[in-house]
Amino acid sequence: MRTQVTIIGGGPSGLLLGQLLHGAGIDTVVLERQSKAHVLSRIRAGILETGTVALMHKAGVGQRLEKECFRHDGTVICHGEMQFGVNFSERAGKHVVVYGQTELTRDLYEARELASAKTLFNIENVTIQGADTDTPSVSYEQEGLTHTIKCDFIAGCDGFHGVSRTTIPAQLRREYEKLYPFGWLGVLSETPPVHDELIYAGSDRGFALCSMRNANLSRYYIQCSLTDQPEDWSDTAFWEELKRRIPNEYADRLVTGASIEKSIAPLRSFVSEPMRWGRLFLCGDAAHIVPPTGAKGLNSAMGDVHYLFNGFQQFYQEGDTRGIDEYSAKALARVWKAERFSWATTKLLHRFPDDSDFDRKMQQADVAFLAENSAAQTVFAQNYVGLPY
Ligand code: FAS
Ligand code: PHB
Repeated sequence: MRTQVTIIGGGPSGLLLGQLLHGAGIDTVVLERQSKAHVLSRIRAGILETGTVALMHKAGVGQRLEKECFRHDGTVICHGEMQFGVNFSERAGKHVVVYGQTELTRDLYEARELASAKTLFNIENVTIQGADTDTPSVSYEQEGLTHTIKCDFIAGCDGFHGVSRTTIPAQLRREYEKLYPFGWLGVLSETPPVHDELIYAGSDRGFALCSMRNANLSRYYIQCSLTDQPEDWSDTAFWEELKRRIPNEYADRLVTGASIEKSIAPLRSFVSEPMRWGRLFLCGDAAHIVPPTGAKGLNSAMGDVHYLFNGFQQFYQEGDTRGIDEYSAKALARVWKAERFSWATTKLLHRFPDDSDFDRKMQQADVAFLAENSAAQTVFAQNYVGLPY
């Protein structure tokens, strides 16, 4: 088999890249380790930057998103009973939209099937050959048979646990990592959201986040111990703890219900440089991870897709390699700013077990300054709505 760009990974970054390349007449094959149903069963991100929305429209996949998303012009931030709003539109001239990653991925799969573009599911033992040559290829197993795809380029969109990043020789990779001493216990419930905007809550008991997917589907998170398992938390225990961490006006009107999904995600900051080795390009979680506090995980991946698509398009349409040659530096410049914002918001709102009383006073002063200072709110808003590509 031969194609122009082999895309390893059928998550949001692989699918959006594939859809944009298809629109530019560039042939791709997507290799996905799991089944489509498994990919679509994952509950992940909920907030899209307007840059991500624009890319979905550019790929011709923005119709349902436009109809079903919620526009959010701001968010509530609180610490104990103290609360304030940050107005994104006033401070940064932009908004964000609420539209689940699951729905975005569903739309992209539907478009790829309509385009009759090739996606191979349930594949195993993907290996990359000759990434540092002009004739790279990707081999994989499916139903016990080994196949090889010859291609011009390989996009490693296979997430943190994929094979692409570690195909780059260790001596050429520089990795930066910070592990957080807590995780997020997330619950999805078929209940109306507690507020019409998101609520980011710090408290002496730990962080909580009130989010949503639609008018009757809410997404809540509480900071939890790394030793916790989802089954350690009954629905009742989860709701009671959430109520203790948000202001009484929201706790009193919280509509609780049965969890239809309950999971724990550990928090990590991670970047692997460079994001290119020869004809292999890393994109999204394959190259970087953020704690979800700043809603930057999915949106950073989409920023990579923007740069990589433009680079491939420039190469195939003009024979110009500047876009792909500049990809890693450009993508990393934006990624590191997202890493900083995600780290800073996590530090601002979570309870760190080893913090001293002084550390906690610093944290409270940070929240108080953000509550009172318009310049601080402008910085927060500009980062949250997404820095320019
Ligand atoms: P993904 O990991 O989504 O996709 C990679 C794909 O590659 C997967 O489908 C995988 O099956 C496939 N794959 C892996 N290895 C392969 C191989 N060897 N061969 C073929 N295929 C392979 N971000 C937010 O902004 N907000 C959130 O609330 C949030 N919550 C999250 C919760 C969890 C538990 C996790 C893990 C992440 C969360 N994220 C969140 C981040 C998440 O949204 C990612 O940023 C986003 O999925 C990145 O998309 P991709 O880069 O496509 O990687
Ligand atoms: C979500 O809705 O899942 C969500 C929203 C904002 C975040 C993290 C997760 O910062």
